[in-house]
Amino acid sequence: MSLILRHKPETIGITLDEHGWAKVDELIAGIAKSTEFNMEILEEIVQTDNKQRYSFNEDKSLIRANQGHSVPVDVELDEATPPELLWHGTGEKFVASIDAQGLIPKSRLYVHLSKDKETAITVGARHGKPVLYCVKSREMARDGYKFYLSKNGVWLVKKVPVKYLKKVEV
Ligand code: HQG
Repeated sequence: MSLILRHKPETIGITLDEHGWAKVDELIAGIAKSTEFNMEILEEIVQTDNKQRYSFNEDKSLIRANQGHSVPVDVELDEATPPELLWHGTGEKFVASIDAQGLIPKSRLYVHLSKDKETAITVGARHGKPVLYCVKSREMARDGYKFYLSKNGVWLVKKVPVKYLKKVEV
């Protein structure tokens, strides 16, 4: 579902609209070609997903991922004032590059930041030995950087220059 709704809808022959919405009937038909799938299963996934990654529209005819896209869609993110500090977990292998050029979105549309250290460490551990950065988010906001808060509580920003980053012991 993440692959389809964030990165490659074409894998099941569907498209997303400019706001990232897929048609629920098309999604179900597309996935059902290769595995058992129906509305009941889809609703169960949306309800129980551990990061609440997906949302339906009001009449459940459309579905989209709340954040995490690499395809250029506008999911109508809410701009918000961040807390004083946010956290970013990464893998050791990226540290030299991050220390040189700051955090960049790479294949996604935004850099993803977490509100607590524990979440950031888990995110970082997906990339190997985790390394934790503290982000001076409020200072960035004061300097004019725009922050967005996704429906599922992930903080997003276009980039984080080196001067707002501090490495912290995990
Ligand atoms: C790193 C998951 C070199 C960045 C998670 C990260 C998250 C750089 C990796 C969400 C860099 C990209 C996003 C630079 C950043 N040089 N490496 N200048 N700047 N990087 O997966 O943040 O389960 O695209 O540190 O929980 O790991 O998918 O981003 O390590 O919320 O819902 O480049 O994905 O959520 O990796 O994870 P990713 P991420 P889901």
